Amino acid sequence: MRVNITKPHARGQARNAEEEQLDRDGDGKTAWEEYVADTDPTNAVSVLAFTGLRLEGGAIRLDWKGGQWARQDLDERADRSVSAPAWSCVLTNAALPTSVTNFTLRPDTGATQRFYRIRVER
Ligand SMILES: [Ca+2]
Repeated sequence: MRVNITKPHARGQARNAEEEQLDRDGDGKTAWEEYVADTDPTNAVSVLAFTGLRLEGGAIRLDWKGGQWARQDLDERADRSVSAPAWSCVLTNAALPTSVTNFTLRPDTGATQRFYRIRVER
């Protein structure tokens, strides 16, 4: 599982480029990444991250946490090799604020592995 953060063209909350690159709360995300994901750069518990993956009746349930005011796209991919098909989006949280923090997928039969990532954009 992976979390991708897409930077918008205009920067906003952080004071300067150096400040934007700091991870003051030690959660692994810079202030700028936290701004884009709508999480709190001063609270380590507030971070965009997967929190769970489990099987439920043959389906896969993914859980995550993050901000409410950032568009989130949940992507899926069967293989990470260069020749494999690209990521495909299986869920978009475009209506903000979002309260969606989980998704249940029914994988194709015969699939032996799946990769997931969340992309955010503001
Ligand atoms: Ca944080």
